[in-house]
Amino acid sequence: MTQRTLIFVKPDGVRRGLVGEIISRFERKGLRIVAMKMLRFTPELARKHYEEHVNKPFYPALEKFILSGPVVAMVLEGEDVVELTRAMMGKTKHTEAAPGTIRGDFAYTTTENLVHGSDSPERAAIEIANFFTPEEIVG
Ligand code: IDP
Ligand code: MG
Repeated sequence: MTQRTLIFVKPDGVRRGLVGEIISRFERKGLRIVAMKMLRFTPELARKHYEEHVNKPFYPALEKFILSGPVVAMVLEGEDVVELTRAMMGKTKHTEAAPGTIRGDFAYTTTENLVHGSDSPERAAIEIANFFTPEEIVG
């Protein structure tokens, strides 16, 4: 089924010059970019986006990291795009992400793991609305 998901290249990916590499993997896979922009997180957006994690011990480090520089956010569209992009990203922990995945090939810490992707179609709808107005989805 055709779906949409929210992806962003995290500040470490922008700093390391991996924006093109990461977007290119999704493009070459055949996924369609229907919206894209560079932005900086605010503390409010961080708490909203990571609402399931705000009370976890790692949240302060995660918030500091996600506010540390701009991100490149996009909405991708494709068949089963949520599951597909999660597979392409690799597991959260850098030690568990398989080679051939984005995190497996480039991430060397758990916090700074280069890329975010929604983990369910329900979360995707919420997260897309947190980042993009309907008018900004132009693809
Ligand atoms: P996900 O990004 O693979 O969906 P989540 O469990 O939703 O992983 O965690 C959100 C983000 O929080 C991760 O991508 C990572 O940046 C950070 N994070 C998650 N778990 C840990 C941890 O145990 N230590 C440090 N940072 C973590
Ligand atoms: Mg998650």
